[in-house]
Amino acid sequence: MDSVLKTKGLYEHFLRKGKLNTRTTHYCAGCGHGIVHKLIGEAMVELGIQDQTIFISPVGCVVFGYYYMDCGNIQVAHGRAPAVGTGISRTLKDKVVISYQGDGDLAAIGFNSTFQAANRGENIAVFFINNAIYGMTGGQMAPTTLIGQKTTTSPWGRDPLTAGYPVHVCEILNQLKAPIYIERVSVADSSRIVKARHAIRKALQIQRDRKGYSFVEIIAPCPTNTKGSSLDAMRFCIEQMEKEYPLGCLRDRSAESLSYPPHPQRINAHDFFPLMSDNIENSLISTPEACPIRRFKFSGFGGQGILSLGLIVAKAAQSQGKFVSWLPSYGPEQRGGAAACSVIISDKNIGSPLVNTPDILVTMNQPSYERFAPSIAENGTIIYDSHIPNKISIPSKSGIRQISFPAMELANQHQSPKSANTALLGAITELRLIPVHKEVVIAFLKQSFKSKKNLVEKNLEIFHAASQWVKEHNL
Ligand SMILES: Cc1ncc(C[n+]2csc(CCOP(=O)(O)OP(=O)(O)O)c2C)c(N)n1
Repeated sequence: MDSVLKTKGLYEHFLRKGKLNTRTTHYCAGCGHGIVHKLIGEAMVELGIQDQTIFISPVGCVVFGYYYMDCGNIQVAHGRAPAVGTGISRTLKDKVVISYQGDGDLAAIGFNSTFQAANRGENIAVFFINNAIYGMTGGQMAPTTLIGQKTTTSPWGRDPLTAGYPVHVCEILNQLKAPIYIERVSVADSSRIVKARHAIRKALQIQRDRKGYSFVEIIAPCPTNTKGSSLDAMRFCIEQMEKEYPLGCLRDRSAESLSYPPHPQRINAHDFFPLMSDNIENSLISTPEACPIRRFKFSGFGGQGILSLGLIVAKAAQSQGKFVSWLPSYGPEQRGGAAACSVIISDKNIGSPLVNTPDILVTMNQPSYERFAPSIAENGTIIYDSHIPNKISIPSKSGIRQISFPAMELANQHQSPKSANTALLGAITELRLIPVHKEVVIAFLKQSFKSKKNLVEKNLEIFHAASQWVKEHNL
């Protein structure tokens, strides 16, 4: 007898259980997941996208999906596949991103993530396996469990009075503007599988062509948890689930000549420029030199103006056409607790606003110096206030420059102790650590005091005194 050839979209051998049994998956006999994996694998090969596909599997029976799908794989936290998919799709624009999720994962813990990604029209293909139950954890009630259906957490059947009604995800998403394609299919028998194959292929095609968000709900049997044979589970899908969840296409805009993003008036961050930079003379807007990505960490106590310092840097760079991010973090106290902010300046889109290894660390107190100095990047610069007594050595990295700078002393000399942050701004500007012209930084410094005009002159004095200090010390 001829053996049936496995699609090349799945690995030839499944190594989850070592080398003894490499032909079977961990799925139970009659489970719909295996069928859907095969359909996705076939579609990837037919569309020639296998090398660019990333399969995101969250928690649920698909948790071992990476043993089977022969493409890029990421395993993520429960319900978070659309969020991770958003990040991948936005940063790696040539990738085909699959968010593969069960009904517990997608419609319960991950529903908001699903809904928001659909509403934003992210360029991801979502495959939603609706087996009306939490499969992996032993058959608890899911949002999609039918009225009267017995599960381990609804032993007398789902009662809508206490457990609400089955959630129709396709219909909910169909209220949104952004999705391109929404269809509900089933893998309960062979004629249905043919239609499911078509839908899966279409969703991936939309992805490949970057036309936007597609969502395919797949009614799938779970014989183990519906407590019967494979045939019983198929019948349950066809006779009961389809009554509640009718099959069919709810929306298909894939033939329109759209390309992601599908919205006619996508707002460019720089369109906000006039808002960000009111009071800044147009003459200051220039095309600065290209610069590699710069990651800053500003740190100190709350009340020292750490967050405003980072904001001025970010706004000044943004005004010059750079991509920027500004991410504050502070303790629960308004003043006196730890405060820090991360700023990134880049010529390209910024994937994540987190700064774990700063190129430039500006620190105004001992605790934050101790906390962040060890994380400085190679060839990075640490500027710390001179009153910080202990300079710790960072032996394992090369090219680190440490500058003790008298920010507080300068601010005190100008009778404005709260302006040590301005002194630091003057220093990092003079050191050319911010890739914009000095005049632009000064303009944003002035702007930051637009509601406290009497402080402008004093802060300008301190800014210039700091610049002078840097020059005098030949830094
Ligand atoms: C944060 C968190 N909450 C709960 C769980 C337990 N848990 C694991 S899988 C799962 C439900 C999976 O059901 P579903 O998404 O429907 O997928 P299926 O297993 O049916 O394919 C739950 C609740 C977990 N792992 N993590």
